[in-house]
Amino acid sequence: MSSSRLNQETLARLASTARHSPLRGHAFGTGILHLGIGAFHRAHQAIFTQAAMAARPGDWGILGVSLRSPGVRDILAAQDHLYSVTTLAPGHQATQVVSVVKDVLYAPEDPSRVVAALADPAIKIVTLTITEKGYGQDPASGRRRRDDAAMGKDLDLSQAPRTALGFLLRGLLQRRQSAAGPITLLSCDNLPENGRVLAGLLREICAEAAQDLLPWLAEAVTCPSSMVDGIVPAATPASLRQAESYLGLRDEAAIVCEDFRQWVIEDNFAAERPAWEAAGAEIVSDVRPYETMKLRLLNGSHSALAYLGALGGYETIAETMADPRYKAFATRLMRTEAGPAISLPAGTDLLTYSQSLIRRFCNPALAHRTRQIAMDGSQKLPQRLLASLYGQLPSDRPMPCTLLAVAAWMYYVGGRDETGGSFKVHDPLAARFAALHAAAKGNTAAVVAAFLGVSEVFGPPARQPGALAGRLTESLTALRRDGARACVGRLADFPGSGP
Ligand code: CS2
Repeated sequence: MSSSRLNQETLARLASTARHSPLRGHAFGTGILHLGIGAFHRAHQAIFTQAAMAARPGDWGILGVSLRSPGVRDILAAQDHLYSVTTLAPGHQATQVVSVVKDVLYAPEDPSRVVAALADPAIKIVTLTITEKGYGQDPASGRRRRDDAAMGKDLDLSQAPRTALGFLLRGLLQRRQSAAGPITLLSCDNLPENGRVLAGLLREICAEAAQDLLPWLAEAVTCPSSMVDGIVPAATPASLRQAESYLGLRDEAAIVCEDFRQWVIEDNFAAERPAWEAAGAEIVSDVRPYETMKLRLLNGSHSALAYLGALGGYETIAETMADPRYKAFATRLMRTEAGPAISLPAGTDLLTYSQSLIRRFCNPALAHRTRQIAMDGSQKLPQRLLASLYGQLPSDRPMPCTLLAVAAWMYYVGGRDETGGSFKVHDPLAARFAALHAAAKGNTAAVVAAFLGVSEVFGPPARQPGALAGRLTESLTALRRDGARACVGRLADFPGSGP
């Protein structure tokens, strides 16, 4: 099949299996700058914004910024910034063309344009999806990572910025200078209290590089926290072909994802905002219970399934969940280990929430690769799995599923699968993990001891639960001896989680 490319002209030929609700043509202004315009933003915040503008028109077009590669900019430029989102589930298909993105900049090509845009009075909100590692935060101390060379260089204001925070610092300096007005910086990454993290890091780098900005920062900039949810697998040639079959047009930026989207935002805006609540977003005074629930239950079990699934030879989460042992394991992890330790938001109950997660993970229409979720584990483990473990182990609660998941991560970042084959580990600390494995020379207790010394992930030894080393050694020993499928199978006796 070879169709025409999606753009303003071909839009008229959209197949009947797709829809586009135009937003006052192009006659709306840009009010949002988004840092990190990857698939997740396009399938989540952009859709909320498109729907909010359909309900209540406003100047909320999006200026996307790519920090790392020109790919999205080039593809969207060739499509008049149109792209599609297809949601799929058993018995459900919906494809919509999104037209809320007005332009995309590739930051390294012209950093000063990005800085100028941040100081543009029309921009009222900066949203961010820069991944956990994009913040350059040391999760154990909450401070900026001193070994983050790019961030270190970005403190020299005579140089062009490279990092998201470096851009924000310069943009905010220029904004204050030109009296362009208050601005909201809205983090949409999977970090606990992501707004507080962003505000803290900004204050820290201001104190180092531009101390005189601090009072204005306190007065004119807010950083609400937000919980974002929506499973968005990376595109593949097959997903692009699938989208093409619904659109009748070729869309190189097409996204195929699940039919679920949630956004809970702290009501802490410095200036105007789109009517996101008209699109189903929840604006609340305290996001923390939503974040904790989502990070520990969804992301925690996602990471567990990713490491144990990949080690067990499964390519995708749906394939992993089709093995009843893994499905029961995930249910047990949520219901007996991660769930009981937290307070859920009012009106939410653990059974309903965990059942909906299990259903979402089972969605056979999504090719969400275990290896995609397995990336950057050093940045994800603390808030997803270790928080549950650290809260529960001291009170002697058995946490076999969580322990097995952490052991599987240690195994996985050794870069060898169960058949001895090697693969590339994507993690900012990958080289260090490879060295730890090599130095331990196959001794399981030595591997565990060495990993527990990585304080960026596990915190200082004094804060680690006493039982941790022994329990992890037992889990890793079993994994190495019996393999992931068998170990998961032994924990899969959870009632009510059968196929
Ligand atoms: C996933 C998340 O890649 C990952 O680490 O756990 O991207 C997950 O799909 C989303 O947070 C779901 O909202």
